[in-house]
Amino acid sequence: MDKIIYDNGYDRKAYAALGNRFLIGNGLVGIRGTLEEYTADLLPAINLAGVYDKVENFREPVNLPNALYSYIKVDGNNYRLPDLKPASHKISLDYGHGIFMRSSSWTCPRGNICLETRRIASMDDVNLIVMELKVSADFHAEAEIYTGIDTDIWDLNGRHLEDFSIINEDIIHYEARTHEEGIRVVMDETIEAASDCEITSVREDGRYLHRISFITRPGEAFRIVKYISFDTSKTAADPVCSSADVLKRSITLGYEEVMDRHMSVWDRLWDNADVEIKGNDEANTALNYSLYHLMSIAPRHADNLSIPARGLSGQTYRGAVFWDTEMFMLDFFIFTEPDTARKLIKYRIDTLPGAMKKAAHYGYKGAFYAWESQEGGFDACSDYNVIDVFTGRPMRTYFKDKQVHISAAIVYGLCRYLDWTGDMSLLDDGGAEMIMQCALFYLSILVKSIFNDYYEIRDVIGPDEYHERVNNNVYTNRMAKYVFEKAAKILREGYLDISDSERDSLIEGFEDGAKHILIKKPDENGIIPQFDGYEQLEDASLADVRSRLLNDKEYWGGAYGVASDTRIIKQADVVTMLNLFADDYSLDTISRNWSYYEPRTEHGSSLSAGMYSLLACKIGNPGMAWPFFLKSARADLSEKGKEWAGLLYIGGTHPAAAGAAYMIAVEGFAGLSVKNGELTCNPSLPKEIEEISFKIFYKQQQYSIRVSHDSYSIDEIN
Ligand code: IFM
Repeated sequence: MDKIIYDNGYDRKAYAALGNRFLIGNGLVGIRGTLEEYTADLLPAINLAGVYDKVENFREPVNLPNALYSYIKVDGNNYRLPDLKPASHKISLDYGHGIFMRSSSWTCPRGNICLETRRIASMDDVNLIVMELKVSADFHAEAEIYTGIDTDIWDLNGRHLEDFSIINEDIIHYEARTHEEGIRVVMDETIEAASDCEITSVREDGRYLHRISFITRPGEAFRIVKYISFDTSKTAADPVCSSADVLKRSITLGYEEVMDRHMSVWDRLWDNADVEIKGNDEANTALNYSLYHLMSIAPRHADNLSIPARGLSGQTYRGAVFWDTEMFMLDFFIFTEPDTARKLIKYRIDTLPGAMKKAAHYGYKGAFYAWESQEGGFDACSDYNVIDVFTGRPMRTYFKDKQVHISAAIVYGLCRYLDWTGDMSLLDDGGAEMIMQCALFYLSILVKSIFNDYYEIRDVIGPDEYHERVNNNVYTNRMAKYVFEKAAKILREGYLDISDSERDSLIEGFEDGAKHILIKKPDENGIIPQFDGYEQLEDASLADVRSRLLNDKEYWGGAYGVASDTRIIKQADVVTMLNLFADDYSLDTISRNWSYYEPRTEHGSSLSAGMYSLLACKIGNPGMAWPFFLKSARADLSEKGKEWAGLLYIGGTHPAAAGAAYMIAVEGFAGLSVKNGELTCNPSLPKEIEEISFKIFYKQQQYSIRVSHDSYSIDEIN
């Protein structure tokens, strides 16, 4: 099936949603699917991975100037959106090859005018962006293309690029520095155009442009190619030289070759990643489109980056890395690009010092990872994460201080990688130390009452963020137990260069922690209470709680949110725990908890549906899994995602939901797992699909897997 999505017709109001849906990226930059003539108010962005900047209290990733900025004039009139209604308009995304395309036409008294563009963020050379732009008219007219760099950048909070200088010649050369650290940011842009035109340089406010004047000829399009290169002093010793080199190289290669190279990288990636769902084109498209997003934002080019929660779609959530990466996205990379998976985990290993600093700051031992991790493991999460809609004041939230489950997610990710790849070298490369430090952290937050023989973890926030500062969240405690067990195991296996007595005492501590930590048991109805006292909260229905909202954007959790004193939860919590530790529970208990918690879940996070879907497959109910699968896979195709938490903008793409969709297809519907060291499948296909096939890597061997309702095959690929 062709990997293409379209949006036909023009709706000005859709600019934010389409910017996300038609995003292209190459792991270093994400380019929002906005139109070339859009100015900062319509949210265009070339979002740069790994370069952060702080203005006042906000530290967020840098958006580069909009070097795609372009518009056209014919017979002296501007033809651009949203100003002038088009006769036809269509944008498309070839998500098989990361190509954004646009075609708009206008009718004027003398005939029809058409503008077409194609753009890529090169996968072959990640510091390169290329765009082809064609103008045609069915009459002879004087026409102009204005194209160059718009320095008016869409920033959520503050002006990050300062003191810019620009040389507006054949090459438009832009240089600026970030506000906080003075990181040099360089961008170059140039065009190739046919010889029968005149090119001059012009400036319109903050836009530095080439004006290309030509005469339109019926039946013939006038074409230019724009090459854009960029670099920063964060990664290049001399960003001016390296950006210039990229530009020169791409011009020498030429448009066709640049495109060919870009597309072959995509072909290679798809060869390993494609999942074919037979019998349901909608699901097939939604799933592979989700995988496209994951592939577009993976930092293959770098050794010190991971994937932010909103991908590279903008500055939402401070461009930070959350547990989303390890718990929701990592499986896709482990199965299809193990080298990339390794890099994602290496990012956490390298940010261990930051996690240890955070633990020490709170008076704990070991490693307490950043809830919102930027470079070096710096926790960008603010103490006031939500702005109250009523007072306009920041509300104290405790995500950063109390979501202690983050460290366990990182250990879980590493262990998943080890189990599936067999690449134990990561343990010697800092992984063993990381596990041990995370276990030490959990040991240091255990609390023992003199009346009880178990350990508790008090005052935390579990995945359900609406209930803050609770005791013995079952997900958190079970994950801590998991970390203790893993740490004791790697110590027993002799990893880490420490004395025998130190080893023995650590093992003893971790085993004791694992044995005595309180894991809340199912009650007489088989329901596992999410935390101490959960069952005493008001059992209001979701509809009731929703009806108590006074404002659409109102935050449901925190000190006085509508959900806080009720059993309504934001996202899968106990259900996430059951997914990870399904073997510890009977099918009956799992089913009861699924049925109990689902109606009490708002699914206010795009992470939630995936966990319900996966668990439904595990209990052999793919019918229940199906709508949640579609919800996850369509998170960025539909416009249903929340855009506001209080007055905080949280719009953007949802790579965790994309990763969850993959897990549902492969581990849920196909039921892929390892039993006694062998790959096996346990098909749980919904009636809506006939067959599912994909390739995965397991212990460095690639397999081709095909699963239908009543059979499956797993074949080695040679
Ligand atoms: O990590 C999630 C969290 O679980 C819910 N709020 C949004 C975060 C980023 O996706």
